[in-house]
Amino acid sequence: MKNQEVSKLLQHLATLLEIKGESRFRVVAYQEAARRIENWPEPIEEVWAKGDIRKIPGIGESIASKIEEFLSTGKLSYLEELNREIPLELIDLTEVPGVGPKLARLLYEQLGIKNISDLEKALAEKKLRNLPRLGVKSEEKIARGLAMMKRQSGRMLLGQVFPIVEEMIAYLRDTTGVQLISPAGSVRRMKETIGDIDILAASAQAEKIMDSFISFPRVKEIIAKGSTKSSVALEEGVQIDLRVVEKKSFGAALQYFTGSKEHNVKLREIALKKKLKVNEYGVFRLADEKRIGGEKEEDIYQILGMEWIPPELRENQGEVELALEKRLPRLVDFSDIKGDLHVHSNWSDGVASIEEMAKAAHKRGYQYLAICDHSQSLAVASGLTPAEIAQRKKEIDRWNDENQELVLLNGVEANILSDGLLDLPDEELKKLEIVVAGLHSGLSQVQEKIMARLEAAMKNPLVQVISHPTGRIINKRDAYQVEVDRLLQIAALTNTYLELNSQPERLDLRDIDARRGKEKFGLKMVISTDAHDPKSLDYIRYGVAQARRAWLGPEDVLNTLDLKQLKECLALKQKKHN
Ligand code: DGT
Ligand code: CA
Ligand code: CA
Repeated sequence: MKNQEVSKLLQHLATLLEIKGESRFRVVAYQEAARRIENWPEPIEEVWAKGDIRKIPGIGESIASKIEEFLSTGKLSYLEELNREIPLELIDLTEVPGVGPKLARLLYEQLGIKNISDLEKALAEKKLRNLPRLGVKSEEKIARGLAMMKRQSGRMLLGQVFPIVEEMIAYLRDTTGVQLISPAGSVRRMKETIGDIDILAASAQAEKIMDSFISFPRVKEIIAKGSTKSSVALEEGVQIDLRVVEKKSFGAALQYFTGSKEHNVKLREIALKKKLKVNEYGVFRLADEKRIGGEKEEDIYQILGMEWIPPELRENQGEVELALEKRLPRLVDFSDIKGDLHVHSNWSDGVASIEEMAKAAHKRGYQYLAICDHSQSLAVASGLTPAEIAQRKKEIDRWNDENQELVLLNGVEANILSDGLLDLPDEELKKLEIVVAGLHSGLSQVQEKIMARLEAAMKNPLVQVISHPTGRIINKRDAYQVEVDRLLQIAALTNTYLELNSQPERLDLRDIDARRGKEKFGLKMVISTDAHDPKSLDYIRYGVAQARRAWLGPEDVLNTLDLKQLKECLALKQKKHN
């Protein structure tokens, strides 16, 4: 399905129009169309074949005809037209953190900068600081943005990679009948970013699997093909390594190739002390080289006298020692999650109605869903006024009257303003069942100010959750100037829950901070998706993985409680601190 591709094209057009300085109205029309199509449930080619593109809300005549031209010819004459006015490469410049469309245009007009390497050169020659409205500070900010982009380029988000892994494994199962197959490497450990994908299979017919692997439809390049290991690069820009081993050593190979390297090194040390050797073929006695296990991954850990260690913990951060003492914690799991406490509807900037979101949550087996639209200060996200929140409540009440199985909670994601006040007065917050508050503006303030704002919000007895607490966007934007330990401590002291935001590019709090929050301060957290459409409710699995990498159990996570206990916990802060 070409929805992603078409959506990206429209997004590019929006950026180009913005660089050109076209009206806000046209730019937003393209952005909106891009978002619609990305989330549209049917393949866009099929919608087109039925002649129904104009029936998608938000798609007018001019955009529809461009989509049709692109789908029928694979090209777009409008792009060529635009290219005569501005170089299309300028889009790449806007990917640099700190460089928006307006700045890209300025850089081009004033300094002839067309692409990243031009920008690097100009930065090295300190040319940016003399441009109108820039200066040394902006120049440094752009240099930092570029450095971050280069440092992290090549690592894709788990959320981009995971669906590809699932698709590849299903494809190999279908085409070859292989039964023993699993992700390995950082994907199996569910790291937030992935260097390359590792997949492991066991079969006596390695040839057949390798043939099928390199014939996967979106293979762009065959990097290596052998009988036990092959590598391909996909159109998405990610590399996949596939290894095929004998069934009798599948467990040992899975353990070895899951890593991490540091975890494996530690395991081999333990093995040596027990006069054993562990490698990708099995566990062996050093004395006589006799193989004593390796078919199942559990064998390896058991022979070494340990509990089996969940892959998310395998970073040599204390998990091996605890496994030896058989004291590993029980980690939170998707099946523990009873609801999502931060989603948006089309009352603000979501794309689905409250009812559509509720149905999708019900389908996932949830007991509750908190509708937390943006509030009034966020005009760009159609934030709600108190009057609109009151209107919206009628729709929430109607659902709750007519449906018993999934309960909707009436909430907001309030904006913490530059002075620390929220953009809704307390008497409005009091009417809500859950108040999530987050920073959405004034993000480049100094640490003292950022902390004062977060502190003020956490000390408000009406605020239960802080959304995306540090504000980092992976590969794009560093965290705000947050003093993380103080944030964790004050959250714990004020009975405020910090969010583990499950959006693949956020995953905020980070795993190590969440772990410290629990261990040092006894902090409780909420795993939320911040979904703006029904499909994104599935991001919860990345949030749960994040929580597992943070060593959290169900008791550390608010939304593992059933509805009654949840409501009690949400009311607690108001009782304690008022
Ligand atoms: P990535 O790809 O950068 O996201 O991270 P990984 O962990 O997937 O690393 P990768 O793909 O280089 O290797 C996959 C696994 O194979 C790794 O987690 C552990 C194992 N491995 C690779 N090289 C070595 C090594 O030199 N020593 C040991 N003990 N294990 C290795
Ligand atoms: Ca890897
Ligand atoms: Ca690899």
